[in-house]
Amino acid sequence: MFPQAEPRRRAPAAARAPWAPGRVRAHHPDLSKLLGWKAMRAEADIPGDEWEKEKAWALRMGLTGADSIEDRSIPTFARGELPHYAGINTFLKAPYCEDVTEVGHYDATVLGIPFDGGTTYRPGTRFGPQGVRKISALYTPYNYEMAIDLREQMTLCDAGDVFTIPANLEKSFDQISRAVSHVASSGSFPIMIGGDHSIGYPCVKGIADVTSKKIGIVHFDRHADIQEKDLDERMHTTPWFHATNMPNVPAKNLVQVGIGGWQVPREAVKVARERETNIITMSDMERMGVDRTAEMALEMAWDGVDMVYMSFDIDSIDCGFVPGTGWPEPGGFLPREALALASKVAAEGLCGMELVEVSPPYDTSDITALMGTRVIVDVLGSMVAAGKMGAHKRHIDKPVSLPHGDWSEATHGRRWGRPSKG
Ligand SMILES: [Mn+2]
Repeated sequence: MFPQAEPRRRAPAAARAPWAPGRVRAHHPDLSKLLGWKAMRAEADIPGDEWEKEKAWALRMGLTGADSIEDRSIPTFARGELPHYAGINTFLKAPYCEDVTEVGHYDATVLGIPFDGGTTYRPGTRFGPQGVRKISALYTPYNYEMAIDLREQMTLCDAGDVFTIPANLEKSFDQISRAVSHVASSGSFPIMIGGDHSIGYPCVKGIADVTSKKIGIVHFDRHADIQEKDLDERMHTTPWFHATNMPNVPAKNLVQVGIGGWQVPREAVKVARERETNIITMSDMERMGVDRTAEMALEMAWDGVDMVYMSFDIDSIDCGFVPGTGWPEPGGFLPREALALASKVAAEGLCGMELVEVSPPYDTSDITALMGTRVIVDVLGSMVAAGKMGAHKRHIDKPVSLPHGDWSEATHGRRWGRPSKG
């Protein structure tokens, strides 16, 4: 027989309070089990060479600083990352690749697609690329939790914007496909910042045109975007109808995550049913959790294809977090869910990505543009951490070579400059 336990005496409330003097906590923490502890140590193994080079470059470009400034790495003219509020903003203050024939020198290339001719409610996404670039200056290329420093572990450039034609969808699509084909042909990882979701079709086409291989798509959205036409045109509600008409973009490898609410047109549902695309609704995600949702999406998107493309519509996130968008819908992803899903999908490798539907005129304190920036940098960080950056290159087996115009300094002078000295 067990001895009767002493009845436990409750301590007076004052003694139990966490602030009670002399109270002993006994969690016996093993810090090495915390992700933050590991990340703190992992930082020591990330090189810092590229940062040192950038600081030296800034002094060369921006001249040495005033004598009173103690930190001798500070130039007179702001160049590169610092200060975050200053400078001419490219995405993440990456080098501006003004001569686009040089994009192949970089692991990844950002290209803005300032086009909102496909919007069916609020316009404004033509300002998306500039809005995202502006707030992206807030970030450093280092992520503590991932223990990744993009500047040290990959190369990135911003090739500026595609010249879209505001009143003409089809001409704009041609321009977009051509630009994406150019970047994809170079082997650089294309990152498209929209723009409304109509650009999904020409963006995927740009990659599909330069490969004989098959492409799957993971599409984060509240909307299915797969009807043939809307308001008599190929609007932002239609990209996947046209993308999955391409022979190397099978509809069975289109995975649409986060769909739901009161803005999914019945025409789109009919097409999704006929083509047997894969829809994982927001409620499905909530039931299965982020990890299983990502696993399932990857399984379906990668089934029998060589590459996967990511289309991230910012309106997949609950509209309370992303007011600056064209078709806001409550009940979407929480930011942490969206970021985790995007990272997990990116960790298997991607052949390109687009971020669409950021509309700065409706934004508040740049939060929607910031969320879009975060999706992109998390995808890049995840690809780098998984060693997948550049993995798609070997599948680009039909590269195009676009001619540039006939121009030379000798015959045409310079851009906005004095003529060359003779
Ligand atoms: Mn949408």
